[in-house]
Parts: sequence; C-alpha cells; structure tokens
Amino acid sequence: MHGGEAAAAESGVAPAAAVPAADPPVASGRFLTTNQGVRISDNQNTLRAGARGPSLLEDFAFREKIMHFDHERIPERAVHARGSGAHGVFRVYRSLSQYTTAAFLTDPSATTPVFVRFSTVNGSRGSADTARDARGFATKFYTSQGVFDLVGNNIPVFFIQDAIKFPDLVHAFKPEPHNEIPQASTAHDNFWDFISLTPESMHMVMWTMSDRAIPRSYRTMEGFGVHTFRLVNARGESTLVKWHWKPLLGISSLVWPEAHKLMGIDADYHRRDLWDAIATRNYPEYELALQLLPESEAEKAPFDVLDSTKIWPEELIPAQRVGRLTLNRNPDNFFEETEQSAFHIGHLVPGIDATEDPLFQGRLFSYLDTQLNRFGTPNFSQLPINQPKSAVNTFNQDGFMRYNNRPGKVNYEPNSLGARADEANAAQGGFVSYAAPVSGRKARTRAESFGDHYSQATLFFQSQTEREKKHIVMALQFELSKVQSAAVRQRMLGHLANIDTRLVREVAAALGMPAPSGRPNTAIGTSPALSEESLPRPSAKGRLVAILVADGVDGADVTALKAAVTKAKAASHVIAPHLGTVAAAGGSEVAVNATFFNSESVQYDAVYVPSGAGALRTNAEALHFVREAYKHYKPIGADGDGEAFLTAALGSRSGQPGVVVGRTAASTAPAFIDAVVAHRHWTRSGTEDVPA
Ligand code: HDE
Repeated sequence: MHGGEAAAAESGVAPAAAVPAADPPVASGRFLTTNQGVRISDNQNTLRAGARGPSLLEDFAFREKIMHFDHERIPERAVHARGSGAHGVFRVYRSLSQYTTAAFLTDPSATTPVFVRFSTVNGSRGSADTARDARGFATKFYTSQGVFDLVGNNIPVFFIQDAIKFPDLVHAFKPEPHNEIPQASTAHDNFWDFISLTPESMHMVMWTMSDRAIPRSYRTMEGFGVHTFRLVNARGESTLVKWHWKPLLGISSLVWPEAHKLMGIDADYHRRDLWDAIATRNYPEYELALQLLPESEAEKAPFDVLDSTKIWPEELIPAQRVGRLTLNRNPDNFFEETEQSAFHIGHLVPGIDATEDPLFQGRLFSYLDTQLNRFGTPNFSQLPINQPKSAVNTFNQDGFMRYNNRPGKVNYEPNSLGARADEANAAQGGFVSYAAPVSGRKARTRAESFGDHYSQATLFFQSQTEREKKHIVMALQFELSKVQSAAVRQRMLGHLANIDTRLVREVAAALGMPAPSGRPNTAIGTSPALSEESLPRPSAKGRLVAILVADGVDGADVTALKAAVTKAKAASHVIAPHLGTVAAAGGSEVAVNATFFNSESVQYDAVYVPSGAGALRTNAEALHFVREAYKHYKPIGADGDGEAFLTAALGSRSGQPGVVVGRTAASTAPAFIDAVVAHRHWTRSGTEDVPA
C-alpha cells in the first residue's frame, strides 16, 4: 500500500484518488477485512441470535470466510504431487551458437531466471520425501525468447517406450484402488505385476532399485531430460542432445533403513534440506551438461536415439559441461509458486525442438491437458510463477480468471482496424519447427530397434560397485517379498535372469524360490559414469554434523570442532539430553540445538563426541545414536573421554574405518573432516550385528 493510502486507511477517510489498478489486493493495512475490503469487527464469534442461539445466515463475513476455505484445494498433480521449489539463475559458460539459436544458450553474459521444482513421482502431496522413487527435476527457464521448460527426472531412462502405456503404469504404481494401500511405495502386487509384463521397464527398474532412488538430498542428485531433444542452429541444422544436470556437491544417497526411518521421523527431510540450504546461503548448484550427436550419426549409434529406455553411455558420447544453475531464493508462498507452477515439455523456445520419440510426443499432449484439470482454466499461464518474463502478445482471451485481455477494439488477426501484431519469421526470432523428414505407413507398431530390453539393464548392474550391487539385490528382495502373488514373483525372476546371473540367484534365494536361467548380455561391459560410488565426492560442503554433549563437556573443544566444521562449509547441531544450554567444564555454557528425544542419527551425516561428554555413557539414546550412525556407515569422531563413550557404544568396532579418535578436537578435526568428505565408510565391518 502506498503511504497516502495507508494514512487514509488509518484515518478511515477514503483516499481522494481511486486505488491504482496495478496494486494487488494482498494483505496490507492494519485491520483484518473481508475480501471486499470491509473491516471485520470480530473474527472469533459468528453472528448469532442470543449468546447460546443459532447462527444467522446474514453473517456475510462468516459465510465468505468458510466459502473461501471450502475451496482452498486444487487437484494435486496426477503424478509428481509431492514437490519442493526454488528460484535461481542459469548462465551458460560459452556460446553454443554452433548448435542452437536459443538465446539463453548462446549469450554467456545473460543471466536467465529459473524456477525449479523437485518432486517424488508416486506419493500424494502429503507423502514422505524419502520414499524409494524416481525424483522429478523440472526447470522453468524464463528466457528472453519465452519460457523453456526442461521437465526431467533424476533417472535418465523411463519405464515405458510409448506414452499410451503411461496411464496403466501410473495406475499400477499408485496405491491399489480397492483399499488405497500402499502410499508412495512400489512394493505391492499391482506394480510388479505390470512390470513383470513390461520387459521394456527392466532398465529403469535397475535404477529405481539402486541408491539413486533414495537420494540424500535434492542437492546431491543428478537430473536428466531423458528424451533426445534437438538443438537447431541459425543454418537450420539439427544436433541431437541429451540434457544432464550434474550437482556440484557430487552425488550421494541414503541407505534404505535410513530412508525408511526418515519417512516417519521427518517426512519433509528433502524439502527442509533444500529450504535450509538456501536460507543459509549454501546455494545448491548444478552444471548443465550436454551429450551432443550430429543428426547424421544417429543411425550409427548402438541404440535407437528415439528410445527413452536407453542411455547414451558417457564414455561413448561425453557429457560436456556448458553452464551453471544456482538456486538462490526460497519461494515466498508454497501454493502460489511451487504448487501453481505448471510445467510443459512443449514449452520450447527457438533453437530447441522435439524429436519423434513416442514418449516425448505423448507428453506434448499430456502436460497442457493436465493443467486444465488442475487449474480449471487455460489462464494458468497468467499466474506470476508461470508468466514469461519476455513480452506476451496474443489474441487469446477470456476464460475463467482472465484479467489481462489486450486492450482496444480489435481481437482478431489479420486486422486492419487496430494495432498490428506481426508474426515473426526465423530471422526475427520466430519459432520454426525443424523440418525432420517423416514417412511411413500409419500403423500401431513399435520399431524393431526398440527391441533390446535387457542389455542396458545389464550394463547398469555390471557398472555398479560390489556394495551398490548388494543394495540393488536387497531392494529387489524387499520389494518382491511384499508381492503376494507367487506367479508375479516368478515372472520377475525370469526377467532378472536375463539381466545378471548373480542378481537372480540372490533375489530368488531371499524369496525361497528357484532361480531360473537366462541369457544376460554380459559382453555389454561397463560404464563407470553409472556408478555413484565411483564418482568423486568433492567436499564436506552441505553435510550436517551432530555434536553430542552433556553437562561437563569441554566448551573449548566444542568451539574448536564447530569451527573446523564451518571451515569445511558443513554445518553442525549440538545435541544434548535437554534444550537450552549445558554447563561446560570451567563454567561456560554451550547452546543446544536439538535433543535426544526430538532428533535421531538418521537426520545427520556424521556424529562427534567431544571431550567431557563422557556422562553420556549411561544415556541409552546417545548410545543408540552412535550405534545407528555406525550401522549406516557414517563418520564418527571423538576426543578425550569421548573415546570412552565410543567404546561403550561400539566396543572394539571403534577402530573401524571412518571412526576417528584423538586427544583434542583441534587435532582430531582434520581426519574427521576427511571422513565426512568420504561420507559413507563401506569397508567398515560389524555393521550387521550392531544392536541398533
Ligand atoms: Fe511426466 N507428467 N509424464 N514425465 N512429469 C507430469 O504433468 C506424463 C515423464 C515429469 O514439478 C504431469 O503437471 C506422460 C518422463 C516431471 O510440476 C502429467 C508421460 C519424465 C513432472 C505427466 C510422462 C517426466 C511430471 C502431472 C509418458 C522425465 C512434474 C502433473 C509419456 C523426463 C512437473 C503435471 C512438476 C508431471 C505426464 C513421462 C517428468 C500428467 C503422459 C519420461 C518432473 O502431465
């Protein structure tokens, strides 16, 4: 509200001039009002006939308030309902004009605003963040040539090759229709029944059963455009492209028991992590990497570039890092920005075009259609989060909630009576579709080149480290053990036999079923870029360390450790038996962030027990905290009598990898921080028999 209006509102005198039309009717002024701007005298009691009498229909303030509340919800997204958003910027490192005319990819001096929405796919809007699932990674670029949406996932392939199968896939993985069980989980009959009858899904199944499907954070996962897109340059030449987002923090994941527990302890684990990182200016960053393939070479590739169940191995076609995305602003309002953001794979800008991938083609229809269901109007594009930041000039008009029809008499084209709205050709920045040659007979058919459903599943499995393979085996053991139908389990084993002999043997053993034999294409070899564990872990940045304390702790020791953690760009929380402060030895006080009754080790990346915290030796929660961190392969540090505490918690295991002890925090910190950088210490033994 402007100063004059505020003063007028205060005095109760109407302002001389009308309220400027541009001012949105958001909360402003001191007094609570109705939607019509009438001040409300009592927001606690309805208007009623007598103190104990019935409410009166006349109470327009009450009826308006309840009416508005009754209509607060819009339909959640059919898939990807659970999500979190952030604003940011994108900048390309060098001009890609050789490949594309898209301005945001050719001008290294341009900073393009973006909005990113991360999501899980399966669960409903209130489901837990850490479910085993693919993650959505949708980016809206507000470019100078209009909006470009890159609506990707954190897994580079998809379950199906043709969009016509999508409704069945989604029905199968969602909760079963008769009892709406289970929520946000694929561990049930319907999903595995569908999958066992859909061999093309085997590659993606390997990814969803791997640790990629339980990321540690949105900040530590990759993103992929999945389909092959086209980049088109000023000469009209097309280069095929696969889009990748590479997180600068490296890739890290949870372990399954941790993810499982977090679903109950902190359903908002990923949402909170993203929010806190941005709020504390630890901005999540990703590099855009492109795999580029000249259109003329597509035929020679050992896979069909139109098949979304296939990757292009990075060893074959390198992913070139071309730009950087920085997420630097939390939304002001979840509903207005995150919930109302509307992505569409057909939001393309000049220089970026679709391909004939049948999944891509189907998505081109689905996204606009689904927005009509969510918003009830085509005017969702007028919502601030969806508006382009470049000029919009259209004769589209009216419909529910339209507020910016073009002014004047003329609303059609061509016209001679009003302002002209010229169309633009390619030279003037108009979107021109790439003239891809198309021929063929109309038929419901699938290309033979889409036919190999197992080789890349084998490639993925063979490229994993021992530990990663074990996790895939365990995930399949878990999921399939929840399947009631023996026939479905048996059919799944038949597919696994075509992926890897050891995989099928170990899964079958846990199901108590014989392992069938198959014909895995072991000659496919490996692609090291597919193994999360083999990729570099750049720093301790963004990790959260728990420091366990009690009365009598050495305050200087705590200060030294916190300083070392901060220097490594990580964060720490002091955890004690109670909130407030603990009395440190020597009379100082140490402030407490969390307690053993309101937090657990699964919420932290590492744990440290400083000198003087020995009193925790008899605290069962503190002992459990450290044991569980040990079980999840996390770094553990201690100094002074903190070491005695470790021995009480872990016995002889305190000599194992990733457990660091020393005399003082200052001398122990360097090795402890190194252990935090490494994140999980997989070579640690004795994790199975830790009682946690
Ligand atoms: Fe989506 N998908 N999808 N999808 N998808 C939706 O659109 C659809 C696919 C992806 O944060 C819906 O606005 C079809 C692949 C993301 O708002 C819907 C097919 C990939 C998001 C839809 C696919 C995705 C969606 C539901 C098969 C990875 C969330 C709500 C042909 C490249 C975007 C909505 C956000 C959302 C349809 C397959 C990614 C129903 C028909 C492959 C990240 O339109």
